[in-house]
Amino acid sequence: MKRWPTVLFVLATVSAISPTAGEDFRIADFAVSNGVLHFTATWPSDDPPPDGFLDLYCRTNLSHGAARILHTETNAVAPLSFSVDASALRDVPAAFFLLGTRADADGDSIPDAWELANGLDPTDPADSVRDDDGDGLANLHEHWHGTDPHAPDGADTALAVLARSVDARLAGKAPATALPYFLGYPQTAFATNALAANPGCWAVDVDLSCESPWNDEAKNRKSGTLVSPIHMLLANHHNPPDPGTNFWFRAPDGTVHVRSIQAKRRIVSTPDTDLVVALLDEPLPSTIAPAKILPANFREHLGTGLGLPAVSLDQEGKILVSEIVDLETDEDAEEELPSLAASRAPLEPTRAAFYETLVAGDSSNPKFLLLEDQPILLSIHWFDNHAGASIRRYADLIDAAMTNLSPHLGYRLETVDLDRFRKLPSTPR
Ligand SMILES: [Ca+2]
Ligand SMILES: [Ca+2]
Ligand SMILES: [Ca+2]
Ligand SMILES: [Ca+2]
Repeated sequence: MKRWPTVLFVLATVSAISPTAGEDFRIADFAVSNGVLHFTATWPSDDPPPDGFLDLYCRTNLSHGAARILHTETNAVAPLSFSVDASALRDVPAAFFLLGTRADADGDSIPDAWELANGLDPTDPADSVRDDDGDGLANLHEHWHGTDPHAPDGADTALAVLARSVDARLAGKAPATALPYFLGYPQTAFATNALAANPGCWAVDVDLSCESPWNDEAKNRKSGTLVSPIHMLLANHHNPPDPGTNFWFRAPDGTVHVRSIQAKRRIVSTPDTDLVVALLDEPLPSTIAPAKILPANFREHLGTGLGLPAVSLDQEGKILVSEIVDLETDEDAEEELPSLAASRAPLEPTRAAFYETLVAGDSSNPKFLLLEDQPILLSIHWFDNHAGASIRRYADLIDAAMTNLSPHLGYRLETVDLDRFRKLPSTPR
């Protein structure tokens, strides 16, 4: 004997965000028959859904559980008759439906309807980066994955692991003592080749041997980031040092290795990328780990990356936290901007305590994601709020420059493997 939910109701919104403001929709002829849910929706024709999308959410446990999208209309024009497969609702004691557009009143990239259906605040952008159930997935990323923001069901995703790799380390640390990655940086260390790690640094266990922090020319410390045993990335606008200039690298055990620049090539692209590849005089040992980069399919795991924590080094040897806006923006010819790995001041309050605006003197320092204890190079700081050209976007040009500088060595940028994690749904929302 078939049993259908004994309680069915529709809460409808177009652009209003109050659960009671359903007057924009009129729902008629609501019925379930032969496993199919039928109803007709109408709304004022001068207030069409943004982008034409109407999502029908369903929730079968009113006290917990994610509200999932049961059906999406992509070119919704009123009046609209819905006939939706509801066979999964057989034997469900109660169901809650919500019909919503993709309007986003607080601009946190989670539609009002999903926020309402999942108990978030459609007027508060900060809830998008909160992790209410502690599974590592921020609420925005629960939305992308279609997981439950109130149940720990997202821990096997790359988004969750990348967030926890920073957030778990920040917990209980005080920014006043935990920001410097090195002690005595860099004046005394520069003279003695002895640069000590700060045991109180929040990221002291992360291997950042790829970064050469000792380049005290004209006051600003010009960082270089190793991307193969013998190639380094530098910022062009920071007047990359001439051949013959020394760079120092520190292994995790404190051993220091000195190399000098043998040749360099600028990455030429329009708009400018500000990137330079330098060839060192001999390879570094395996105790110095070149930085890896994101794989070409990173969006299958990370989407835009919006809301992920990123870490930036600065000219004082601190390791700062920002939040990703987009791991790889479009190039903007009008603004003369290349594709950027762009960050913002964190909305998440613990991360925000470890944030500082980067300044001109911080240029050439690297920005990473942390995957467990492994840094993933995103950009070399160029300007304005932790922005720099996306290394992923220009990987082919960087590979070509590395080959050009050392044709017989065969080095290329190395990528991290994200495919051991659960991917985003094939049609991310
Ligand atoms: Ca929102
Ligand atoms: Ca919100
Ligand atoms: Ca979560
Ligand atoms: Ca969850």
